[in-house]
Amino acid sequence: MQIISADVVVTSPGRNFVTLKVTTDEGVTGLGDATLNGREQAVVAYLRDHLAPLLIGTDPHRVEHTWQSLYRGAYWRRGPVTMAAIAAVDMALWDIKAKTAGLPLYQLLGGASRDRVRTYGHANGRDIPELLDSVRARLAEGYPAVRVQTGVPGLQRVYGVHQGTAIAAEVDGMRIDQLARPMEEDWDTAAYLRHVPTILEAVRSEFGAELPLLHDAHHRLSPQEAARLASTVERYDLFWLEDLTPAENQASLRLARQHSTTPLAIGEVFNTVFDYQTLIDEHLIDYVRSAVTHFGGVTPLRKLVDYAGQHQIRTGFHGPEDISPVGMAAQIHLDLAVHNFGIQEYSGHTELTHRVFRHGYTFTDGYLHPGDLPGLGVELDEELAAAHPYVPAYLPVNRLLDGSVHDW
Ligand code: GCO
Ligand code: MG
Repeated sequence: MQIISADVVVTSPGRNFVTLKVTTDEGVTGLGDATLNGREQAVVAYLRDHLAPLLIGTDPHRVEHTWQSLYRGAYWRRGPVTMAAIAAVDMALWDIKAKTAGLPLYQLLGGASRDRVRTYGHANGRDIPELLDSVRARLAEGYPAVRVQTGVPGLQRVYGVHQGTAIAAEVDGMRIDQLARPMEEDWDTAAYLRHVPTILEAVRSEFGAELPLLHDAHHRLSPQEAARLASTVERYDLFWLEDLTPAENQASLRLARQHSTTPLAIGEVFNTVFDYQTLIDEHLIDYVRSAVTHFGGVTPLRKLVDYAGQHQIRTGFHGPEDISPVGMAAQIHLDLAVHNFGIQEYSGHTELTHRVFRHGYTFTDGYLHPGDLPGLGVELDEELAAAHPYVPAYLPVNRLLDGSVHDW
């Protein structure tokens, strides 16, 4: 079997998605997700101009070898653009291999370790009453665990509440094709640190002690602030506290660890195992958050999960709307197969997105299952995709009250 073409499709059924379609001389095709929110076209160029020509004429069954060739062969390693591009190739080759075998991908990964995949959903509110309504809505949808985010008194637009990304046709009255520059959000760490315990107090007193609760600090805190938050919220018994500090400096999580037993999750912006080495070796975290789409594919993510498992660290893969249904499918197969699974983030997609990417995975009563179609179980409707072309869009930027830029 040989690869005869590798084509990149960019579509925007509510937000942008980058998909690689690999075709073989035997007519079997494979799909891979290469969506990098706000930087989509950089990955398109990497795939189209640098990787696709290398794939033509190669054997799609050599998944590990192809991965090593693309990773080592570039000399310039790592980084989100490179690793999203390699991820798409890796997913597409696994898709082809599993389709050829006539098996759903999870069977090639060792088979099911569980019957279904537990998820968490997002509850957001500008204030506490709105947040409580949102938690109620997620529970009514069947989610067994909920991430809670609210606005912060005194700040106008805050992550998780302000709809600053291109996830809807309109954001603050502007169509997404007018979002040619990043939206701006506000930040004040002191106000945030005062507010978080009050929202967790309100949610616990409304919904009781048993509901698994998560919260995302989105890389905004210094090591000292991170340690303070982790210890202050300890009494609310979180399922996890996510992305406390920008982890370019992995050692900064030591302080939070020394001051709290709150479970910690990190890794949605990591792209290789090297970003995790100190965190895993010193057991500074409890959950690895990488998405198959941003970590170079199924091949390296599986290795990371096995390494994490040696330290009793579990998975909590990134699953926002900006992972396409192709990327979601790949990680749901992994979720089902690996032993040290923890939880899967699942935000779902627009109805139109589900039509562009018809998929076999299901979401029932808060649990996902990858389905039993051969391969990843996703088909791309290319005509419908072409009817919804790329729309320039950025992620927001964060500003402190004095106008200086802060981590978003
Ligand atoms: C999450 C993430 C997302 C990211 C988004 C950026 O926990 O789901 O933090 O909300 O901000 O994926 O593209
Ligand atoms: Mg996050």
